[in-house]
Parts: sequence; C-alpha cells; structure tokens
Amino acid sequence: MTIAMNPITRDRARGLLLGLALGDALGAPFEGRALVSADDLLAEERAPSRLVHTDDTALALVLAGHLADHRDTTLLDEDVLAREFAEAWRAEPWRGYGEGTPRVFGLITAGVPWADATRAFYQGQGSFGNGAAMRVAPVALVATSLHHAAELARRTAAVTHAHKHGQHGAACQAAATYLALRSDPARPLAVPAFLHDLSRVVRSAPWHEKFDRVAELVRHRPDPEHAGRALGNDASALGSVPTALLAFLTYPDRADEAIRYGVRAGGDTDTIAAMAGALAGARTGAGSLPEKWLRRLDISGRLWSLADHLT
Ligand code: AR6
Ligand code: MG
Repeated sequence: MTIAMNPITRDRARGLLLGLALGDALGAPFEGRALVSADDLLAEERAPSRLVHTDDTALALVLAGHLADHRDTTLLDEDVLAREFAEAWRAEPWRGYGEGTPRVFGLITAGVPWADATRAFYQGQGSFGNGAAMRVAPVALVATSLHHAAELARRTAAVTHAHKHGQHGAACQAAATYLALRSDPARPLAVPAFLHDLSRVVRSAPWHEKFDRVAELVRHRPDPEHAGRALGNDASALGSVPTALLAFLTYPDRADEAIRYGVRAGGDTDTIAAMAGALAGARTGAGSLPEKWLRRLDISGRLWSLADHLT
C-alpha cells in the first residue's frame, strides 16, 4: 500500500475538472490526426478563439453534477445517471460524440433499460470504447478509498459500456485520478508504486501488460508520437487510457506538458489529453494551469463551482 492520503483541496478538485476540460478542448481540433506537430499545437495554444469543450467534458459535467446531487445519499443512481447522460446528448448532439454511444443513448431515451441498451450493439458484448473513462475522473473526488474509486467507476461505466474493457478503462482512470489527487505534491511521484496500486484494482492481464509497458516507457521518455504508436491512440479504452497515463507519469508536475503530450500522441487527441489533464490537474491544482488557456475555456465557471460543490 503506497497511497498518500493528502486532503483534497479545492484547488486540486478544480484542477481535476479544469485539466480535463482543457485537454479536451485543446485536443479536439486535432482529433483523428495521426501526427500533431509541436508547431500546430502551439498555433492552437496561441489562437484567440474560445476553447470549445466536447462530449468528454459534457458527460464529465453530468457525472460531477450527479455525484453532487447524491452526495449525502446513495452517491450513484444508475437509472437516473443513464437518463442524465442521454439527456445531455439529446440537448447537444453536435458535441463530438462517437458513433456507438449515441445509439445507446437513443435506446435509453426511448425507454429501453440501460442494461439492455448497452448490449444491443457489438454482438451483445457492448462497447469497449474509452467513453466511460473520459468522463469518470470526478468519482475520485467522492471515493473513500482506491477500491471505492474503481468500484464507483465501473458502476458509472456500465450504464453505457457493457464490455469489460470499457469498464476496466473507467476503473483505471478513476483509480489513477484518486492516486494523483491524494499524492503529495511536495514529493516526486513514485511511478512503480503508482502502477502497482493500479494493478491491484484493475485485475486484467491485458491491462497489466499495458502497465508494464508504461513503466518501461516512462523510463525512456519517448516522443509522444512514439508513445501513441507503442501504446495506442484510438477510441478503445485499452488503446488510449494507458497512453494518457503515460502522459501524466512523464509530466506529473506539469499539467500543461501532460496535456500537450496527450494531444501530440495523435489519434483520439481530445480524449487522451482530457484524461491526462484530469490526472495532472488533480495533482498540481488549478493554480498550475496556464491562465491564458483558462481564460479561453468556454465553461470554466461551471467547472469551478462544481469542483467547490464536491469538496
Ligand atoms: N467491438 C468492436 N469495436 C468496438 C467495440 C466492440 N465491442 N466497442 C467499441 N469499439 P463507442 P465511446 C470501437 O463508439 O466509448 C468520442 O469521440 C468502435 O470503433 O462505443 O463513447 C469521444 O470523444 C467505436 O467507434 O463510443 C471519445 O473519443 C469506438 O471503439 C470516443 O468518442 C468507440 O466506442 C468515446 O467513444
Ligand atoms: Mg474523442
């Protein structure tokens, strides 16, 4: 057991949500590109336009609001949460949703129970996409232990992602966020211990292989392009959550660099950067996030107040 139990400060709770949204919004213009050059990313960073969030942040906001509403009772009500996610999609279907989850949301909206809706696709297996992992970070704010973070994550995942890897992805991201949030920012992050803790709550051979690969890559500090190729940069959970983890573990004390690394890994840039941003922001706090990015973000205010609600 290596978990430091530092208190969750408001700054770190805000950092978690704002880091997620910044990664999402900065990565979104590059989604689907195999390569993102440092120059192209810098141009986006310097642009005067608003930073527009996508489905990653929209659904993380729904989850954070749900946890705030149920804080003093059950924390989670899956039936309600499924409907709230579907309502957010119906209100803003243009936010960059992938192909699979809107079909599930469509069935839920039509009254099909989520347990059936999630199995109606992919030959009954359900989705192993990263959509449950991208939105899950807020559970780390209310979880009382590492196992609790993983368990809550799996429950939030199940309402859209029936496949075990979609759920493992959410458990991994939530547990990593819990560890980041509670780590001692005055001490260097102990990467082997961090990965060991994750492997205790994500008990799956393909995930353990990824954790071993992440451990090796952190030591070699590869370019983000190489990281994307080595670990994956697609919209599957197994092909993107470990890449975000690598971005964070490479720059645990620099949220801006962790986000840049996530974007420059290519592919599902917004989601990888959103997950990396949530992890790094949870460790370093909102105060460490670039002012000029925050000023451009379209929903800073809502994220700010939700973070305060949850601490
Ligand atoms: N079999 C084959 N392919 C699959 C399976 C499966 N069981 N499950 C997922 N895929 P999806 P998400 C592939 O569509 O998890 C937004 O852009 C399939 O290629 O269920 O909500 C967000 O920003 C599918 O298109 O949705 C995220 O980037 C892909 O995995 C992403 O979408 C994603 O699964 C979130 O995706
Ligand atoms: Mg995406």
